[in-house]
Amino acid sequence: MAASSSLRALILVFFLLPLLAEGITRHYKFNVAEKKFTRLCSTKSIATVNGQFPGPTLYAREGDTVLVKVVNHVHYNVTIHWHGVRQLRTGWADGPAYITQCPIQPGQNYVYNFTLTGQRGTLWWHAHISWLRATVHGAIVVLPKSNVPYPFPAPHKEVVLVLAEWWKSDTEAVINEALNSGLAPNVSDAHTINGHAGPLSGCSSSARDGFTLQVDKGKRYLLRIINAALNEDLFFKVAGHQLTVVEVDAAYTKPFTTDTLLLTPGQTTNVLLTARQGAGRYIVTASPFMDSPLVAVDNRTATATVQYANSVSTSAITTTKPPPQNATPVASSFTDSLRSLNSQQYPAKVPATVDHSLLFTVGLGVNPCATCANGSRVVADINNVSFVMPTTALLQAHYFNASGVFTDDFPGQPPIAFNYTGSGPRNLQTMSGTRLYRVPYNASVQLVLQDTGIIGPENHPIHLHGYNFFVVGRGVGNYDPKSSPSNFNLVDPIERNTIGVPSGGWTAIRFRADNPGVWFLHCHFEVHTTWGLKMAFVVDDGEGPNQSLLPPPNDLPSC
Ligand SMILES: *[C@@H]1O[C@H](CO)[C@@H](O)[C@H](O)[C@H]1NC(C)=O
Ligand SMILES: *[C@@H]1O[C@H](CO)[C@@H](O)[C@H](O)[C@H]1NC(C)=O
Ligand SMILES: *[C@@H]1O[C@H](CO)[C@@H](O)[C@H](O)[C@H]1NC(C)=O
Ligand SMILES: *[C@@H]1O[C@H](CO)[C@@H](O)[C@H](O)[C@H]1NC(C)=O
Ligand SMILES: *[C@@H]1O[C@H](CO)[C@@H](O)[C@H](O)[C@H]1NC(C)=O
Ligand SMILES: *[C@@H]1O[C@H](CO)[C@@H](O)[C@H](O)[C@H]1NC(C)=O
Ligand SMILES: *[C@@H]1O[C@H](CO)[C@@H](O)[C@H](O)[C@H]1NC(C)=O
Ligand SMILES: *[C@@H]1O[C@H](CO)[C@@H](O)[C@H](O)[C@H]1NC(C)=O
Ligand SMILES: *[C@@H]1O[C@H](CO)[C@@H](O)[C@H](O)[C@H]1NC(C)=O
Ligand SMILES: *[C@@H]1O[C@H](CO)[C@@H](O)[C@H](O)[C@H]1NC(C)=O
Ligand SMILES: [Cu+2]
Repeated sequence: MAASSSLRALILVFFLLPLLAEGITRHYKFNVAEKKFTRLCSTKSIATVNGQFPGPTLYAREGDTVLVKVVNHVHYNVTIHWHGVRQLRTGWADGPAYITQCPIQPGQNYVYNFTLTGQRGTLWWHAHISWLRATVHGAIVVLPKSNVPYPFPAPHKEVVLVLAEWWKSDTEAVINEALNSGLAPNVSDAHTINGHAGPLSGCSSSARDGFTLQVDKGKRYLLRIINAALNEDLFFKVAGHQLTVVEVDAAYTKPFTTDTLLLTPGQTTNVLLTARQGAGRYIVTASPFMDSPLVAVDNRTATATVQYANSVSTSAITTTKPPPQNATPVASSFTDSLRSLNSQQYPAKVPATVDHSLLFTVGLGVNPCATCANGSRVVADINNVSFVMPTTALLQAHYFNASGVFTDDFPGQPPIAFNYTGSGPRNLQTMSGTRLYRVPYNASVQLVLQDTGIIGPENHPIHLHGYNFFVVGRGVGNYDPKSSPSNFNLVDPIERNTIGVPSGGWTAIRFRADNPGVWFLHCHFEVHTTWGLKMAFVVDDGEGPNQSLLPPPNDLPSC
């Protein structure tokens, strides 16, 4: 008896000590390899990490250094991005292919080496090359430093929920088909919650198939929700339960309670759910939000189940109606409710003044294409530039002063001012180029992202690498530099790394360029990124001892 309990104590110490400690180095190995999954609509092989879909959760504490050895066993080039990790001075570990590194080629490996500084919450990792992130993705859970509590009631249990999109076909075939035709790619065949489409989806093998969260009456659960979908914003609901938002993109928020969440691809949201119902089973839904009538989406709802401990899998089920696909008011109400916690411990350090004031139009265009179905192809752009990927990594070109890879003349304003969200006849063509925008170290940047109606207005979830930004304003129609700033929130705006630019409207963000390197800015709808809705900032080194990009690691892949 005594022996067994001391053994148990020893085992506890052995396993828990690393998790309780902080400022330590955590080692992970990610084997990228093919695996077959029969639980969904088809039995194709997909690229996975360690044979899991979604992939393994990476756990660490604020202050830890993380070393992930990625070994490529598939026949595609691979890179992994640590979405939302600041990567202070360690751009070499950020991951977007041809931006910060050359790909890890088949049979090769690379160790991502980064430290989690000043962040805690839910982030995620995903492949950052072509469309491989469809299946190569997973959660990152950054716990607070030991003995630092959450600024909200402690949960009894924490659960990661990864929302995604699933195609019956190989996603590389889907995007290649679209690029050849010049038309939009096929929409997905199902949405998934933790890799299952769910019992009500029409895409599962049994009525009981799907992710089940077991709960005890009266207990509190922290749901760490990630939208890993390629091309769709998702609403999230739990029948019979309210959700209290406490954190987004690894930044604490003022808590607020709602029955519906909205997550764009790339965004993460932590909510508290109290198991207030006595018993039974309650349906969880993930369903698309799209308020542009021109854009086709996968309208299938993924489902999961919250099941009380005293219930069985055949107990009565309570369902919920997802918001309509075009429910703009539901989406706006959620977005407008988000505020930074802005406490003494977690202040919102919003830049009060602006050194670089930028206006970027984001939208679609049409360029000639002799081999395409209609003699033209759909493209996307920022300030009329459809970004062309270089054949060597921009960060290397920057660090080694290589010429001829990029220019630093990205336009800070639209080349032609026009009625951005208006309709009417237009020249639909865009320019192409590998153009970057240069910012000195520690400059404050205000960036207004303005949707265009050139093809049709559409929401764009814009993600910035290497930084969190503050979302200081948002509006419909055209941004007005004279009147719009008077409504900016410079006190407690939400801090995050990905923000939806509203369909036919604009969003204003601010950040301080305190992280030297080359940082990707792009639409997190993968189809728009593929079409060219992307650019990069080059942030120069500062003069101080800790203000320069570190040298590249020895195992950095080459092109
Ligand atoms: C990780 O990077 C740090 C510098 O940020 C360096 O000191 C350390 O040696 C690296 N570790 C490995 C295993 O490469
Ligand atoms: C895309 O959808 C069309 C129409 O359903 C189908 O014929 C085609 O095979 C699909 N393409 C891929 C790559 O799955
Ligand atoms: C989903 O879209 C398909 C194809 O456009 C349509 O036939 C179907 O009725 C839609 N289903 C729902 C529930 O809206
Ligand atoms: C483009 O081609 C597709 C398929 O050939 C056709 O359905 C569509 O109507 C065409 N669109 C335009 C704008 O010509
Ligand atoms: C690149 O140019 C800068 C500024 O001229 C210089 O300080 C730096 O040493 C150069 N880097 C390399 C690797 O040559
Ligand atoms: C822009 O276009 C919209 C829609 O066509 C129109 O309502 C608005 O008056 C236009 N604005 C300006 C400044 O022309
Ligand atoms: C974009 O660039 C193309 C090619 O130079 C030009 O024809 C078009 O007018 C420009 N459009 C806008 C909105 O700047
Ligand atoms: C960056 O600029 C801010 C505002 O001017 C200043 O308070 C801060 O000390 C600067 N940081 C560095 C590292 O220079
Ligand atoms: C630079 O960073 C090191 C390691 O984080 C730290 O010990 C040192 O105090 C920093 N120096 C300055 C001037 O901030
Ligand atoms: C993989 O990356 C290398 C280096 O950039 C490149 O030469 C090669 O063409 C890529 N392979 C594929 C299949 O894209
Ligand atoms: Cu977009």
